[in-house]
Amino acid sequence: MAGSKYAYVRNFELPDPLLPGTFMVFRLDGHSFHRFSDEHGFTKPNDIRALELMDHAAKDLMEQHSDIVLAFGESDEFSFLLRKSAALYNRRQSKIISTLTSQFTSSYVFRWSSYFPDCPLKYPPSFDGRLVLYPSAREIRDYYSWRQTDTHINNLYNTTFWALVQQGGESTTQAHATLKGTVSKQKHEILFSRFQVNYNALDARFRKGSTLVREEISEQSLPTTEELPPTQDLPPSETAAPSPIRMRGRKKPRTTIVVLHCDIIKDDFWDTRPEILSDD
Ligand SMILES: Nc1nc2c(ncn2[C@@H]2O[C@H](COP(=O)(O)OP(=O)(O)OP(=O)(O)O)[C@@H](O)[C@H]2O)c(=O)[nH]1
Ligand SMILES: [Mg+2]
Repeated sequence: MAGSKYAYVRNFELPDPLLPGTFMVFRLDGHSFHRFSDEHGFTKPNDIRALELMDHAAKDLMEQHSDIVLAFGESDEFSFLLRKSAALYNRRQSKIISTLTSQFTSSYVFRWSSYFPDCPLKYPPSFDGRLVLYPSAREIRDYYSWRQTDTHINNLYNTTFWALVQQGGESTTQAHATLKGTVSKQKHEILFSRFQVNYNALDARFRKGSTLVREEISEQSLPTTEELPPTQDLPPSETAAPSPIRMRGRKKPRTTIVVLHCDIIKDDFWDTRPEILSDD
């Protein structure tokens, strides 16, 4: 059927396919979260509620897209790795970036009140999204090492900075001046000698960020068919959820998404999970 005389404008929409057989890294970053965190009273330097909310939105995104094999988050950002063979939205770039950014943002807002029950949103938060293609495992390893190194540098600085301000009574200007030109070892020393803080003993979540991976569920931990509640007794929203409980009669999912706070720079993390960087 011929379109209307206006339909030719469609031809101006150019295809934007991504190179096949390459790793995609999709990174989101909170827009103006310096202001957003201030307006919503985030704890300094790290707000556990805000970090857990980010993790939850990232987990939601992984549940929606099985091509995401890894996610790493710190502060107001998350980096998702999609397998080389990912075929979502026919690898159309703007479709992927816009949909994933929107889904993550929507989850963040949807779950906000669970993490900040006493603090209603003052305005809608937003995130930017970008996608970078990498040809090999080497760049992916270096990419994630880059992000985790950044986590370390920022967290050590922020932890020392806020100790100087909150416990040391320095103004923010003074604290900046105190830290100017200091190397990592000196920040450790300031924390230890002035505030009795052993940086390496602080919560690994703050020092290492959050790493989300899929882990196999052992067959024993899955409910047997006899233990499952009758599907028809569940409300519609529950029957739609992709959890083992609702999978009656269908193939049970073999994996679950876990949140880790571990080193991802050294080989161990990758050696024990070869599927993340596989050529599939
Ligand atoms: N207090 C507090 N602030 C946080 C926390 N996580 C993120 N932030 C804030 O979010 C900012 C994130 O840094 P950026 O992404 O570089 O800055 P931004 O203001 O979001 O700016 P754009 O990303 O360029 O839009 C930090 O500088 C903090 O101000 C937190 O746990 N506690
Ligand atoms: Mg930001």
